[in-house]
Amino acid sequence: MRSFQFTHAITRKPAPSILQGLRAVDTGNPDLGLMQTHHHDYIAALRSTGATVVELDPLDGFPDSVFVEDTALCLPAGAIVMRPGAPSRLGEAAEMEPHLRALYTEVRRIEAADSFIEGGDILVTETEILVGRSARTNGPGIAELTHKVEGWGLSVREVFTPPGVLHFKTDCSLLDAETILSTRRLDDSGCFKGYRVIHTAEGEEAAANTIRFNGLVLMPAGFARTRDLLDRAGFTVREIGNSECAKLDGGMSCLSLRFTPA
Ligand code: CIR
Repeated sequence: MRSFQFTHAITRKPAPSILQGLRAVDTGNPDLGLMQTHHHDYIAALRSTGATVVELDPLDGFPDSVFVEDTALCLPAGAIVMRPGAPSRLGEAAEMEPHLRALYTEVRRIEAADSFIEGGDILVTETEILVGRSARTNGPGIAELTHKVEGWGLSVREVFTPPGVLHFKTDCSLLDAETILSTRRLDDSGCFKGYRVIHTAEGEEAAANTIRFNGLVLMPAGFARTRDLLDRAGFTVREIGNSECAKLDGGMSCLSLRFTPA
């Protein structure tokens, strides 16, 4: 299943500048030491599935660069370098490009000056690419992506990111070829018609950003009711501490690019 079985992941170690990371609401600075511990646990879980995990060096010039997902879209046929809509993050994409070129034959780039798009707004399923317009992802960005993936066997569908939510995938994730984990507020928009949807437990909306990676579902620790729902549905759940990334609106998907090189 190409949408959740992967041989590789790319991560980047958090830098001391993480204290300057972007956040919608200030709930205090992240603790770098604790974030590093959580990051190790995350990488160990990815590796436990047999995947190769590349760990890039910290980039102190980019406080949010631990959140590598926003810099690229990795598809079965090739990779696309994004153009992050947060001005302080735009340069992170060029830092990622050589690492993608080292593993992929086909690498394309979002390049128009008015195109903005971040990986956190993109959910790839077995058959399509769902992209949520958000404060970081705009119409020209989605149009350019649609054009750049032509011929790669996946169609692009524009969907809705709930107001006040950072990214489309802040509120949802893929669990298997047919199943999506979503907050009720996002599912109510109707964007998952045709999929089986499991809702996060009430009050546990922050558990929606998980990743299915080979046999595991990695989810943030501390959401017991949603964890139990996933357990009962037959998924093998691994809980990872996310308290520090959560202070910067980051979660499980943000911390890696997941793919099988082509
Ligand atoms: C930001 O605001 O860009 C970072 N503090 C968090 C990015 C989270 N990335 C993601 O959801 N893909």
